[in-house]
Amino acid sequence: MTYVLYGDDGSGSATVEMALAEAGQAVELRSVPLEGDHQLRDEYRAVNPMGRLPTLLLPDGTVVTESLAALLTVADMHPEAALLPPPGESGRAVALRWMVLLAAEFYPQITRGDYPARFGATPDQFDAVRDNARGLGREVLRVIEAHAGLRGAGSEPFLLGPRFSAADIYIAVLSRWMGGRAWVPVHCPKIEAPAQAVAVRKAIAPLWVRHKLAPA
Ligand SMILES: N[C@@H](CCC(=O)N[C@@H](CS)C(=O)NCC(=O)O)C(=O)O
Repeated sequence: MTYVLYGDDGSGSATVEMALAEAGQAVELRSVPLEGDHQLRDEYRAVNPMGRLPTLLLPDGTVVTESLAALLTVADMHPEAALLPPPGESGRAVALRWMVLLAAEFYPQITRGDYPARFGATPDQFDAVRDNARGLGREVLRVIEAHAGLRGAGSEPFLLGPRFSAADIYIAVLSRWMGGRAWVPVHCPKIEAPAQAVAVRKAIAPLWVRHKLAPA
């Protein structure tokens, strides 16, 4: 058995696909197009009851929903890939801090921006809700920019300084969304550094393009 990843190009499944690629793991991709809301259909909800992408099936068939849980699981299952510092190292705590912040506070703003009606907005309110979601998401990025100890381009580009980790994959991908490809380089140049460094990694570069993360 191999890994199975339910996802769509341009979605959060990119993060898990990239982690698996870094770990040198084969994966069977199963497409669940967001266009047409295939993620909300009964057959997919039987796998992921929240109706969200991604979902990772481990080689033993275990279902892992939630992008962050899937990333941490891949890191745990392939310690040789060093996707996170080992338990007990302070670098691991730092990586978890920023990854949890992104999962808990940034990702939900993507949902608000993409599906404002779900949050009770009427069509005339959609633009305001989207602006608000973008603003709240950008506040999170500004916090990371100011407090993550990032050094920026030209020197130790990663969230953990010289050491690449799954946290870089997560921030690289999520920071491209909600207009981030244009906004982040200007307002969060230190976040731009890990994004650029992740984009050119050998295992990730082709996925970066397929997942529509490269500059338009
Ligand atoms: N907490 C979830 C959020 C995932 C999520 O919102 N994914 C988006 C795609 S990037 C999605 O499936 N949206 C469709 C929807 O909400 O109906 C996770 O981290 O996996």
